[in-house]
Amino acid sequence: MTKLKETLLKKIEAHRPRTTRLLKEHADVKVGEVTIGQAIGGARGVKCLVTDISYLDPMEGIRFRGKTIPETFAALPKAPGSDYPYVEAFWYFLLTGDVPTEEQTREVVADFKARARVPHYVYDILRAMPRDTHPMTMFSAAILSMQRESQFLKRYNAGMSKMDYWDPMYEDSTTLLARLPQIAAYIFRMKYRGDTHIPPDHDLDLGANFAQMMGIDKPYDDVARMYFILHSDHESGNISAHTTHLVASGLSDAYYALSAGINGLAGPLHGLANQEVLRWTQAFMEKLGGKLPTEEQLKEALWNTLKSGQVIPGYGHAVLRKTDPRYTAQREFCLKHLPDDELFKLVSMIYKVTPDILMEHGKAKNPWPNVDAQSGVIQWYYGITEYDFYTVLFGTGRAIGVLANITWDRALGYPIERPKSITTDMLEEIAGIKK
Ligand code: HAX
Repeated sequence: MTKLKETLLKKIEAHRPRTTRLLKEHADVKVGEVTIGQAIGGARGVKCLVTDISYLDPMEGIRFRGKTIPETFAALPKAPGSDYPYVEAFWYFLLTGDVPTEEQTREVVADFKARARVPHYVYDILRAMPRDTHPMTMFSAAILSMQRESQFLKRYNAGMSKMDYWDPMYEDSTTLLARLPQIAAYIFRMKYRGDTHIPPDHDLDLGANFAQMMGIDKPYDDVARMYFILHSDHESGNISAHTTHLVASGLSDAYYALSAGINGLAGPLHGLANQEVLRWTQAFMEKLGGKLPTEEQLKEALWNTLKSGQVIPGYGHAVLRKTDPRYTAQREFCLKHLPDDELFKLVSMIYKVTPDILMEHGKAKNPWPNVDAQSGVIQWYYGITEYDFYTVLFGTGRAIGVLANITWDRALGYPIERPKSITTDMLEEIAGIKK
């Protein structure tokens, strides 16, 4: 160990008890408008973000523009023969709050098609990366590489008025959304399908075209539509949404901001949890020789995970205090399309026993499953067994929500985000520990 690292470790060890004490004994002490617990504890519950695009009620779950998930699915126009709405209609709805007509939806579908061509250099960049690079790194790099195309940047440099900022932000956001499915499918087939590629079919809507480029038959087009919509937005405070908003607040364009948000999504406590769920579940099934466990074996495995200091992926949430309706929506899909699938059965068993175990464990404030507990099962069933890729699917969906938000951020002239920090010494003084 270098002297620097050794000294740093000593400082960290000396500092940790101070932070722990502040959190344990003085969490409720006020520091300005918030408590010490909130200042150290990731700003939980601090109401300082504004968005009208979605709202997350702790007990009810997400509402998009005032509509629950089932209401959203029911209200929006659907492709012929499809159970789920056009992603393009959802984009219209998130941006405006209005349910588009068939005709308005067709116009968005046509607009997406006109923008969908991915510049060739994006593929060159992807191909230049080592093939074992994580697909989220590739996805983020592909997004960032297109930043040179930003309309926002060009018009900003030409001296655009503040009142017009939303317009090129909208243009960049729409172009990005139109291209993301093709980029995602390219990464998938380059990494996992022997570098064979299926060209897009521009007569199809975004969901069906994605299924086509992935090479997966119906009803995967509906899986894509459902998946992208469910993962789109979860109000503003989650890491991917907040990062995108924060970066865009400095007037970075949509390419910079989305790439940053995608990097945030790549954390195992956030979007990567969906791959962790499958990793955990598959490893466990493998140990049992591919058989379903008994309830006792399952409980033991869950306790072992907790005792080894790990989290149970797919369970818990910073805001929600009940089963995530995005979990329920996907479970309903599974009950309809894959009720006898072994993996689905295991995930359902986990759902049956985990909340009680987490309650007995006594740490997690929310013992119920979140969106990530169920999503990998569906992808696995339709042949996407490379779970590293799941977060790219999440990211393609999440882009819809965060891009709608930064378009509105610029429309309303939200300022540069800049919270204030203080020191541990100051907190200790406020808490009366230090004079
Ligand atoms: N298993 C074990 N322990 C858990 C837990 C879980 N699933 N969920 C929370 N806890 C623990 C926390 O680690 C924390 O422990 P410490 O006090 O030792 O730090 C304690 O319970 C209190 O945490 P909390 O207040 O209930 O939860 P947070 O707001 O801090 O964190 C997380 C929310 C989602 C990050 C957390 O529940 C977690 O780590 N879950 C597992 C990972 C996961 O599923 N992430 C995906 C979340 C949904 C999402 O954003 N998708 O993108």
